[in-house]
Amino acid sequence: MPNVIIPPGWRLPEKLATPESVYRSRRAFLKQLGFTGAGALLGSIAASQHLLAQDKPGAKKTYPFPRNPKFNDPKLRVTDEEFATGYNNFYEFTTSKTRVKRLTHRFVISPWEVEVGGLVEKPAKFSVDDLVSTMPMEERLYRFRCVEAWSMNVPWTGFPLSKLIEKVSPKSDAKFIKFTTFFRPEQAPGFAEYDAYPWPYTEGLRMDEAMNPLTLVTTGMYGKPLPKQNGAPIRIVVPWKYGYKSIKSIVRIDFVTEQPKTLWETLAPDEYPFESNVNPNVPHPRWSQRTERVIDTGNRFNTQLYNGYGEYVAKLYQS
Ligand SMILES: Nc1nc2c(c(=O)[nH]1)N[C@H]1C(S)=C(S)[C@@H](COP(=O)(O)O)O[C@H]1N2
Ligand SMILES: [Mo]
Repeated sequence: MPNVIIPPGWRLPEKLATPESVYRSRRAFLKQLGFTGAGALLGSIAASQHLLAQDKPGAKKTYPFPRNPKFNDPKLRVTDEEFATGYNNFYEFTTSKTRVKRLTHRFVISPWEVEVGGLVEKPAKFSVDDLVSTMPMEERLYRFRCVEAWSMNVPWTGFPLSKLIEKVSPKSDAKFIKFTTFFRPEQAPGFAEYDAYPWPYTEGLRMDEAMNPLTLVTTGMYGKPLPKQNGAPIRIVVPWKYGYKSIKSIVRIDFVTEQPKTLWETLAPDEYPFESNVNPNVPHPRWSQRTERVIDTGNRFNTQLYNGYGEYVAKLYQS
């Protein structure tokens, strides 16, 4: 273990420090050591000190949050966490799925704010920590289907995007929402390596898609904060659309009148169109979308229309 400077809060005797500050400084301390994904370790330290926030009335909420029984299909086999966190599309770092995780060490995810603006009555900046402690956090087991015909089943933690939208009061001429990822070439090598891409990564949804109860602002997975490679500290998950719509590490949300140009649509509109609902009957120009390969088992399943979420979203596309 490297030599570390122990922050002052760490040395306070237990009785003098509030449980909250002890817990937080330990988290920060462990983070400095590089234990960002050390959920089990954090858990065991917190538990041994009786500091689990849930145990204290009025204490700050923290992971894991309860699973929403509506999104807990017992027929879905949860994808092995090692696979879901080790096989990533995150082009800001690299196009090599297995290398993303190793290239995130310079990426700074705290503090982090998301600025919400454009056509809204109440533009605002939200810190991720405040969102986690104030929003109705829950876990949902969702299917996730990449346009490249692989899939996984992930327990995400977050809250419906509609709850954030309510806070900023969109104006009546807001028809679409545009999301923007960070742009920090010094923290992620992909910006320089793929310098012809129209960075930053942007994505968008129609307003009714954004308001749909399935659309999740996501800050965690597997009962812990999101790992960097999966879009820490805050991303969107849209389970009935191909994975590229589920934009990672967002810094801005704008309400706009016109359908926004996204990074992928700008690069290849016929391959990665704006709508991009999962649909086995519409092949990608270069491959079939009939089936999908589950990343950890290698099993192949038939792809379902709207990724199996038709009961929630088919009505959006019936006109
Ligand atoms: N900012 C950003 N968001 C992104 C991507 C990306 O390269 N950059 N890739 C997308 C694609 S193609 C997929 S399949 C998912 C992958 O998410 P995961 O690594 O959590 O599985 O993230 C999406 N969101
Ligand atoms: Mo994807």
